[in-house]
Amino acid sequence: MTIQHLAVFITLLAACSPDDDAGTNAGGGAAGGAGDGVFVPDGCEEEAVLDVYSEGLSRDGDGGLVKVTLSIATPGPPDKGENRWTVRVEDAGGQAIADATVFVRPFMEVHGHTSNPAQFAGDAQGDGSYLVGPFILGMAGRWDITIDVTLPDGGTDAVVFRFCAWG
Ligand SMILES: [Cu+2]
Repeated sequence: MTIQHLAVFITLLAACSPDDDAGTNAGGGAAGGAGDGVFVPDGCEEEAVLDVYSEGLSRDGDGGLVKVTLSIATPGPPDKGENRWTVRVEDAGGQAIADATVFVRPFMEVHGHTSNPAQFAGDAQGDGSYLVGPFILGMAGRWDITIDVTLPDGGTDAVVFRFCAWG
């Protein structure tokens, strides 16, 4: 192998490494030479705190006033880059709340930063569903995504979904 060939080879390795870091160790083991080659983004080490995405994932509000359902996330599961969510808001009895104010607020706890901007307003669809986004998760890692709900009577509640953006 000549010096020129070596340089090209190293360049190719460098160009490939971000893809290799995207959640699996496919092809990464031989090039990396360290550990088992599995790259886990910051904050994603503790699987127990992460939500497992599926359409219709729902959670009761911390304040007991609402139930919020992540009807569909695009991409699903959520990932680095542009995300669009449809969320559904119901009261504790399961009745859709069509005229709430909804904000989605992504926070990366492990790095102590928000998204930019810090929150995204939901666009009410009139049936209890709210479209949010596109909102950008700027980097791989664990994002704690709070959905803040303000009810027509002024009551507030919130749920948090936690996802690993593998990048
Ligand atoms: Cu970060």
